[in-house]
Amino acid sequence: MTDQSELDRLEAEFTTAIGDALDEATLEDVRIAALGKKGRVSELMKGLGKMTPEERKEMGPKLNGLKDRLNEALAARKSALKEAALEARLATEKVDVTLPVRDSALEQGRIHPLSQVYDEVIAIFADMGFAVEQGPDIETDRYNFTALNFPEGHPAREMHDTFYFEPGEDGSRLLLRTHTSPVQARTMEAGKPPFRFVAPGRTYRCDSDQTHTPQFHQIEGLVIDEETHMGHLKWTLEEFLRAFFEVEGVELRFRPSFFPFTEPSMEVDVRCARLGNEIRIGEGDDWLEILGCGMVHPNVLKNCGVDPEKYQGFAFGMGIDRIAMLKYGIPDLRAFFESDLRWLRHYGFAALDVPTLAGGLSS
Ligand code: 2NM
Repeated sequence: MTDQSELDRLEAEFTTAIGDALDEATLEDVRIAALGKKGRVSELMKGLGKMTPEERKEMGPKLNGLKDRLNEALAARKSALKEAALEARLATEKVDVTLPVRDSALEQGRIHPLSQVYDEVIAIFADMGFAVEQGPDIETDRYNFTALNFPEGHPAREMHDTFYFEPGEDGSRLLLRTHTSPVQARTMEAGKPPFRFVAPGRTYRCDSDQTHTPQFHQIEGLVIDEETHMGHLKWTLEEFLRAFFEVEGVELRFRPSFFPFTEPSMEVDVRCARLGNEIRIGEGDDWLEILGCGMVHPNVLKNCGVDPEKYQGFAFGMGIDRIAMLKYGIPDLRAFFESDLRWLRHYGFAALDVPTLAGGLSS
């Protein structure tokens, strides 16, 4: 026999534990402790068999009542916990369907204007039948200078503000290419004429101010054949500039100049109008220097294994950074290299805006 006060304590203890259970797993532990096979209430019920009929008559209903009340309390707590869990889930998973849709990653990303212009320039020259050639950024003195008719000790070498590496065991110094012309030297040396290709890529000069960065981008072009002449050069540059600036009336002015690897050498200006900070290509009364070019020097052909008695041709070079600034009205060169996201969102291009001549270069 268990006395009433002991049953009361047991009931109070389990009722409190049921109320304190904060999740369904804890509540299940309480149920097992009370009403499971070896639970405290179940153990008391097992004792009924050993009682006298009178005792059983008294204890039976008491224990059944206790069991029923605990079951009821467990069920009530369980449904309260379920409801609270659902409420909490609904609160955290709430979706505000009136919010604007966020742009996809593809729509948020931007192509750097330099990458865009790089692709535009290649698309134009590819359409004119030029191949694209590349070479290493780290060059030898021979490919960057000597093969290109920059003699040892010639002042033209100093004009280039070269970044040199430490000299090697044999005293020779590697360098960061100061132009992409070594690609022309390597390509001529490795192949057979005729040649018609452009060499776009990174170039380096020890120079840094408002209009110069130590690393910049160039595209150079080379055409070598038996009868290639200045008329071809002029047409090629005019066609290129017309396509690139997307204006019909480009007008060029060729001024005599000097480069060691070309003879004659010329600097090319385009007609433009200056309206405050804005520059418009193809109209107005001003001129803007845009590129350098010339007929490849016979010494360069000879140095690269091409017979200058049989072959001749032209070469040209221009700064990609500079023509990008001109085309897209970008005032400060240094912004190209700063990775400023706000700048990139303003000047950058949509990821699928691939420039083609048929689809439009910059539309
Ligand atoms: C320029 C200006 C003039 C040029 C020359 C050559 C080579 F290697 F074929 F002789 N490549 N590029 C050249 C000529 C580059 O850039 C302003």
